[in-house]
Amino acid sequence: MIVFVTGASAGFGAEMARTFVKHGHQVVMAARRMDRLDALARELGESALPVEMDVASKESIDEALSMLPQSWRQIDVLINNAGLALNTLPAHQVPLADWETMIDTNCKGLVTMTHALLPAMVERGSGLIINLGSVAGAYPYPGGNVYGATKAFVEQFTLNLRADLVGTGVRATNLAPGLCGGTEFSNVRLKGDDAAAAKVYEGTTPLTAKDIADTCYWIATLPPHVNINLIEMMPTCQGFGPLNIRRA
Ligand code: 8X3
Repeated sequence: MIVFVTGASAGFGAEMARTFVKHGHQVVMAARRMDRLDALARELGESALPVEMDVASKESIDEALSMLPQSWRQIDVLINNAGLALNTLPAHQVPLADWETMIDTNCKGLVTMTHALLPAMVERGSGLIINLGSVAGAYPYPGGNVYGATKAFVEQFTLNLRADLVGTGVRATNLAPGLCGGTEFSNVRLKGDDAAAAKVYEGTTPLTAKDIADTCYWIATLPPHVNINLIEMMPTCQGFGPLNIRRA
């Protein structure tokens, strides 16, 4: 298989690249940070192709795809992994730019990649798109505001893809993890406050990037007649928040 992973320079994406290459597949690793991608490519060998790309920019996506070598162009699996959360402030205090960045990456980047690669999959009658959602797309929590909304978008977009793709042989999955440690997710969200980021995981046994990558690999290696619509996964230590009642 040829697998295209966005956001491949670290965290989930890097682990996905390792997992698919380890099992004998080719992985196009796309991200902005070429130094990280080059290091990963050295680790993984010639089955991994590093590609500089910013999913938030259509021009960057078009350029990256147009430069793919011929033997890397038949993408079997697109993993729309690139995404981020910014801030945990309440809605009335968050800078608009944070909301815009999340929408540009988590929603616009994901649909632009899908729009670019889906027609060829349909033409071939096979392919798989795995979109990285989040439990934040299903359950609201304080400070989740636009992040959760982008992930709700990812879920509904994926299910709507399914609606359009029935009969084409192309599959689509929304993979929605909960608390996951060992990545830069919280460091990015908390804008480099690494102590606060570490606190998010204190006393927990969170999901790991390997859990997510292994789940992607399982989804991608199911027989072609099986479509996983949605997987929501949490660490065992995570549960649901209570509804909030403000008493006078
Ligand atoms: C990441 C999970 O719980 O931080 O998408 O929103 S959570």
